[in-house]
Amino acid sequence: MAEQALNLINGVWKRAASGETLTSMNPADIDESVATAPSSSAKDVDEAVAAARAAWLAWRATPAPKRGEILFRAAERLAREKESLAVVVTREMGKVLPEARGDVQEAIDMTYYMAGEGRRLSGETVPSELPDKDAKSVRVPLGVCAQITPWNFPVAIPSWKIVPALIAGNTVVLKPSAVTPLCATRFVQILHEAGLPPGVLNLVHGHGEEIGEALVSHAGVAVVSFTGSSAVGERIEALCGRLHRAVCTETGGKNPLIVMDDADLDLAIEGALWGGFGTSGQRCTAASRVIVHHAVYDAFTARFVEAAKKLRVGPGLEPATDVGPVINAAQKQKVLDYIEIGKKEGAKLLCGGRAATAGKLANGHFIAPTVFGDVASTMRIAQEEIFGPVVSVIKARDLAHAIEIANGVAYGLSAAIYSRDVNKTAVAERDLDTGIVYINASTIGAEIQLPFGGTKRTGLGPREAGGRGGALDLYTKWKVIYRDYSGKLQKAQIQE
Ligand code: UN1
Repeated sequence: MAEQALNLINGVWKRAASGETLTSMNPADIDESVATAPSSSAKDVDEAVAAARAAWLAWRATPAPKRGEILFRAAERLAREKESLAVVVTREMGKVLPEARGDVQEAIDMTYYMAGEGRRLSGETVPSELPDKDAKSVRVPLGVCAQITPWNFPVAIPSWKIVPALIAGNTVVLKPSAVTPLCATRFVQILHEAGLPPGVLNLVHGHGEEIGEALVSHAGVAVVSFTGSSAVGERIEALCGRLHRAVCTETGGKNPLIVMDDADLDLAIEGALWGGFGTSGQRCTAASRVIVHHAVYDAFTARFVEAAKKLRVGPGLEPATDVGPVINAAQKQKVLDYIEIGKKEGAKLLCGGRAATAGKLANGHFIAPTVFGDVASTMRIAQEEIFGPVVSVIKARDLAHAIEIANGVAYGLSAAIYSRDVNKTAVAERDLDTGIVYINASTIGAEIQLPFGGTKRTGLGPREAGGRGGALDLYTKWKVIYRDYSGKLQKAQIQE
């Protein structure tokens, strides 16, 4: 029986005004519907934004440590319900259960972290150049945040957006992916039941094509945060630019993993497998390009391909599975199309290259882990984000060449280098043009206490997550306050 997810508007769970619904499916079993959810329209968006606006003034006036206490309670409950939420993630999104637990854990970490920020949210106090005058900067919230989240981290990414917005004193309207409505609903429900006042957090389900623009450009919205495709992200950036609206987009990667001739090859192979095929390659941070020094290219590639062939493809709830399905039929077709493109471009298909359909796999969206060798860095499979279990192996002459290839794409989210030479890794650390660099570790697995995001076409605006330059820079604006208690007119910069 499919579960029923609902919208949450002004503290009330409800259907779409139109009564329309959508259905989420188990990617491992096309016969299993997981949930129905409202398919909302602009009318529901209006109602949610109005509720969020009405709730804002009181929420803004609530002391941040008190806001933090609510988040802390939510984090406690999330931790208690981690396992049941993880099962929902695997059923609705497909990733293997240990990774689904990681998805929920990331939300737990983020919620605890931001709860603690309620007692920091610090600004600066600096001396004034004049006597009897002080000068400080404070973070202030902006208002209603419109947040649009993808399906690949259906609990973690909503947490990245919701909890920093709330701790800073904003209110939220979340529109989660239409393919993972239940995951988002469970997370929102836990936050709501932890004691958020009505209207502070609102949830509107639906299709991006139908309500995305209504939400992003709504006159009542102050901030927009989006994670998803580059094409949609760029439209949102343009819309927000015209509206002078604060915006953050996270729109993808083509992340390189460099293997130098002095690398620990066992470690590099493990890293390339985990980065390339973890979450079936459906991470913004996936290691979709492996750039290998020519001296170890043959050895690395042969062993990498052998290991990729051994990965067990199957439903994410089965403990033996290494690689789960991709999200749906459209994504599967897109990945298979890219495999054809790679073959036509002249890349050498070394393993996989097809849907995995043995036995019950025929009933899901499975793709065999695929490795292309002899990939030229200009090929489309080496330039465009595929978002599936497809890895391109590219040969490099030396470190400088590897870095040039690594940087020669439109994206710049994450990069990794495997080398035992500290001087080489230091050069890579300096010259890789990405938001995140890993030394002797794969491209995936960013931790929440530092900013998450990248350069170039990966996104615009402040980064997500914690640390300096992270999400609090999106969800607050700086206000500078000068207080003159001299009782007379004092003129800064004017010497008399
Ligand atoms: C994403 O794929 O959009 O660094 C997020 C990682 C995870 C988050 C990925 N912590 O791979």
